[in-house]
Amino acid sequence: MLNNWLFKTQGKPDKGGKEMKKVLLQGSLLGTLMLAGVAAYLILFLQDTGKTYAQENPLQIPTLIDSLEADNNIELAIQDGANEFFAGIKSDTKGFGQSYLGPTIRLYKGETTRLTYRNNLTENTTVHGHGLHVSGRVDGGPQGKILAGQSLSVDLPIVQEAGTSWYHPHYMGKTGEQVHAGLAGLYIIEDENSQSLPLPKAYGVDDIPLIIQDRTFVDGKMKPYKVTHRQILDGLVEETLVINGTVNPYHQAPAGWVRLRLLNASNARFYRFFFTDDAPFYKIATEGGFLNKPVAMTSLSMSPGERNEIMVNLADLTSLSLMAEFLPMDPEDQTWFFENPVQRVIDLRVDTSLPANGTLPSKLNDIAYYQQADIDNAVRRDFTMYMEDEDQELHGHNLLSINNVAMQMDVINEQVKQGDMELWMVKGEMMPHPFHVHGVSFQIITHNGQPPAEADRGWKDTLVVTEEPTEILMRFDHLASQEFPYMYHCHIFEHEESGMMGQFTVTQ
Ligand SMILES: [Cu+2]
Repeated sequence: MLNNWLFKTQGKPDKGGKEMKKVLLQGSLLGTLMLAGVAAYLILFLQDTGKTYAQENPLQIPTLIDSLEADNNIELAIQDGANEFFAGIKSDTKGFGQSYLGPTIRLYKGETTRLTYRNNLTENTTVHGHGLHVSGRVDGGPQGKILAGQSLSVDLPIVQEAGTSWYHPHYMGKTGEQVHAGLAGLYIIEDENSQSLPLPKAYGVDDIPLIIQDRTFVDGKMKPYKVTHRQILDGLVEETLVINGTVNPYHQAPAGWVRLRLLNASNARFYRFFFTDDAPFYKIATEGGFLNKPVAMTSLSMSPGERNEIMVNLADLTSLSLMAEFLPMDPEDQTWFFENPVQRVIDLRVDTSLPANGTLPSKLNDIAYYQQADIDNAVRRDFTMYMEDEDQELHGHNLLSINNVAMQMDVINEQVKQGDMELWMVKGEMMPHPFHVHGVSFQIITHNGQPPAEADRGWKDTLVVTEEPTEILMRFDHLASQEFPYMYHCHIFEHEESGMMGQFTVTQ
């Protein structure tokens, strides 16, 4: 925020505003003190401080649709809704067969499930399977349109290992707005491994989905999606956490291990999660599957689009709260005189009458890590997510882009050959950007120039990249035609829709 204000009042900003900050730091002591005073004043005014509500509500658990019980045939209505985030006050929302969000759909490796989407909206949409290893034809990217009033059926053959993925619209120019209105839901993929591990498995009891979003409420009504030019650059960040559509939730959980499936489904906000008293927990899975072993941690940061599964032990406790620190969009905006807002994600309340059946296994998976030969043989591509300053935009340049090329619906930016190893070096300028690739899970080779931490050595499809290069390695096994290409993009929706996205084909 400080940065943004400086941009607006101190002339033409440099690329990233980094130089401006250096100038500030090098100023005279008096000048610095004066500026710090002004900055503190402005931050008090401008920083969204977070708004917490006193009323506590039981966590809403999205309905579970098991694809096998549904004979692999599931129909979802995409509809307008009037959701009550606060009792008796209706907000204009959208949902899949309900007023806000959609059911959790459980899919099984080795099965093919038919999903039929009925678009009852008065506008076009798409439904993207974020994290699914499926062909471009059924991936639901911007080209997979479901016109207003029409239906679309897709067959999803599940060939990937167990994990937590999600679905949401990806219609160019409407993605941020439609997800914000409520169009998002979870896929839980099961396989033999996930079913045989002694993990907590009682959905909504000790296996708890947490779809984490931030929204603004005015007199109890959700503020509809509308972004300013500034918010396109910063991403839309709002003041109140909403978990599975619930404001200020609590959940009754057994006095033992619980498993939390975290999805950051916010438009743009980055969070750092931790438990009260920094209680230790274990990360067991990244987007594309289980880690080999649980990794002990006390803090976990997540950008939009990312999923992680964590486990925490509630034995001997009466309650434990998961908290979220709202991270600044640019870590360099972190100030020593102002702490970031912290809000409770959920209060887990122990109910000893509930059975505690799950445990934390010492071994979870056997990931086939890519080898040096895979790196040596890989096709290399470089991607820089780029933001130009506002003046250039006025001169007709692309404001947001990847490699200085803004997304265009009729342009294929890259062509990949099926089965090739691909090593992508990705950078993000001005601020951290969550980079997402469709149709695949990748492994991190280096992150910010370093080998990945143990907790990141799993299959991923979204990760935060900065000005330091990050290398990801993957192989595309499914096809994506020119008609239905895959996307790579920033998962800050406001960036994605303003050009920070590209299209690629996978052909034989
Ligand atoms: Cu971005």
